Amino acid sequence: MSTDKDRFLTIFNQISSSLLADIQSLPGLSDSLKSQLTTYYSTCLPYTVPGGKMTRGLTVIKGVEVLKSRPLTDKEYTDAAILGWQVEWLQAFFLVADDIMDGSITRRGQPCWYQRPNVTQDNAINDALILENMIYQTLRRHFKGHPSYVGILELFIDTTYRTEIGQHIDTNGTPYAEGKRAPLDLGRFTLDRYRGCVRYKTSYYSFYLSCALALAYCGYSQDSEEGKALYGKAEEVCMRLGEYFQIQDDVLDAFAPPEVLGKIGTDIEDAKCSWLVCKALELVNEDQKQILVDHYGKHEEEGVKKVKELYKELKLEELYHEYEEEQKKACDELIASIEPESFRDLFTFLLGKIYKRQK
Ligand code: DMA
Ligand code: MG
Ligand code: MG
Ligand code: MG
Repeated sequence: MSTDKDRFLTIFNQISSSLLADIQSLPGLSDSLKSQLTTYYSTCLPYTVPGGKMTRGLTVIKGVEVLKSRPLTDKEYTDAAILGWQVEWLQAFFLVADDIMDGSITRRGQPCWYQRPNVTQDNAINDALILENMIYQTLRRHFKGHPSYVGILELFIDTTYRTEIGQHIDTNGTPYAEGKRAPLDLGRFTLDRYRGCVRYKTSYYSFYLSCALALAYCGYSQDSEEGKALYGKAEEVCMRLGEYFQIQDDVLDAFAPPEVLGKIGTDIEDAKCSWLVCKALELVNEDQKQILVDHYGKHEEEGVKKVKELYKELKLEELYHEYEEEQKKACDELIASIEPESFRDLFTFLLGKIYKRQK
């Protein structure tokens, strides 16, 4: 299978060996300094990059295969896997930063990178930046002569920007008063804000980027008529899948067992514009609303428990299950409208990865 994880992981090892060799060949640094750097990043890379579900990376391979409508040659597989790993590197960059921003404790079943005993928050901020830069080192090494090189670079640059806009909305960064963050305003937690936030912080990098990279690698340009239709359709489906995926992420944040999810939820403490709080605010009476006023956005165990009890009382999990079935149906219908028919398999693959996911 082209989406075999072990085969994909062998490409990770090759990419990371090259990146570590780059460090070894940096000019003007002593051997002992270079060896310290290599030791540090030979821990950082396997800790922060693989270890997730790797769906974003595998999607690029699946996409190239679907577009070629035949098994890939070794060269095509390797190229697609290298591109796929760059999406995983981008994800690692965002997650290292996101965990600092969200004050998270665990990720993928282990301490967040910035929480590791030998890593300071200062280290981790810079590591996030280095992880991002490594994407461009690897792309240059493998694709500099490729006809789609510039298109591929632009996809990464544009997606990064969009995700950062989404993260800004997510951190409640706007508006602010007198140089300080405004006090918690529950009125901000509307589905309209939610949709904008999620489209930017999640859908582009988690779904659209991988599909668009497959298109770019296969030679489809956004400027051609045929290309425009394919990128456009991919975007339409990916925006829907991305919103559905983030709503799942929000529900799992509150209700999934951390040992299954691999991370401990922080959305209530962090006053996130979560789907749950948006829905709750649509349904609450005055007394119930007071629970949110008193306890949302505070790092207090008892208060967080009360908010979760309110979510249960409002039957938000049941509401979510209904939503999930509606989304599944709507996605199936949307996918069935994609032409050419062979391109549909890519989105069916993605939907299959997320429908009823537990982590
Ligand atoms: C995910 O938001 C978005 C990015 C860009 C990482 P999140 O904070 O809900 O993700 P998680 O629940 O994995 O920390
Ligand atoms: Mg987070
Ligand atoms: Mg976050
Ligand atoms: Mg989350």
